[in-house]
Amino acid sequence: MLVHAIPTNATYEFGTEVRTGLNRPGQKELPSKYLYDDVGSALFEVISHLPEYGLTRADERLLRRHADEIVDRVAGPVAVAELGSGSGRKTRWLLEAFCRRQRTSYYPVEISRSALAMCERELRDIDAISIVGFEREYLDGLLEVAAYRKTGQRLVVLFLGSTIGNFDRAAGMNFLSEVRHILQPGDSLLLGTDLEKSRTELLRAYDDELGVTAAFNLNLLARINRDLGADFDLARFEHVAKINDQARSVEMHLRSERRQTVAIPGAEAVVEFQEGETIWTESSHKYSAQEVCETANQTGFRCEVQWIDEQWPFAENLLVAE
Ligand code: AVJ
Repeated sequence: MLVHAIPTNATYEFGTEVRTGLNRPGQKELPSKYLYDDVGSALFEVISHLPEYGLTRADERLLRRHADEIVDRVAGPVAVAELGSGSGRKTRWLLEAFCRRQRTSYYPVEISRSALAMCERELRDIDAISIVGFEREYLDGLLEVAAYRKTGQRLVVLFLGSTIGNFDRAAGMNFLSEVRHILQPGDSLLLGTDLEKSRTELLRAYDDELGVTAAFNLNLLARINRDLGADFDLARFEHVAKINDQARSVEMHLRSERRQTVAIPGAEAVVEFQEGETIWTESSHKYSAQEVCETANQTGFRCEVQWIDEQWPFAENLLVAE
């Protein structure tokens, strides 16, 4: 696979964001994108098989069941861009359907090179596909993909797995607007959104019995130890999932079990934790199906169809740029 990568000083940027987030007065915070190094991505893959966490399976069921219908609704030659390709497993159903119709270019956009490689290994056997990966942040990658588009080609952007839930509602809306500005009328965005469910279901999904989600969360500290030479003692931090009723989200935190000081040489920081103090590591916002359409309308899209899973409230939304 051809991969477009820009050399960045990734470790330096990581160190800067860790320093800023952990020195923040009030709630300490770390950007959730850093959960997904090789270990974190592998742990998330395990999470997606847990009985308590139905999100990924619902997403895949919908894509598998409705792939032909989705493809039928997007006329003509297409280029498919995927923001955050992950393993590529659930994208297969869609790409196979597109490629049965005609030769299709697939452009995964992903900040992790190993995820890009995994996705290409998973999908390269599909007939009539050409894959070009972009190791980029989502919008930077999408801009480049849009510049690659051939005349007459429609762009289909995939933003699956409810990754949009990591943004708060305002940022999510802003993100959709930015995507819309890169698109042309008639292009589409297939957006996966996890829907609201009961507190018990949410807490079980984000704090599973086996402790895989806890390991996924704690791996962020292990990563800071590995990449930035820090001395976090993982036994002194605890995974916590909490519901934020106002934001309609589930949050993951890491709670310091005692007062402690941690040195992070690669971030040029020494950080103090009070007993019970938390680092906020991720939010997963939950939507109502109607709200997704309203948000789409407010950002220059038309809500063409929604498919909702019967087992796990999750919606696949086909939004068309107006
Ligand atoms: C991959 C962002 C959709 O928010 O549900 C799973 C990540 N975090 N368990 C989600 C996650 C904890 C997941 N997303």
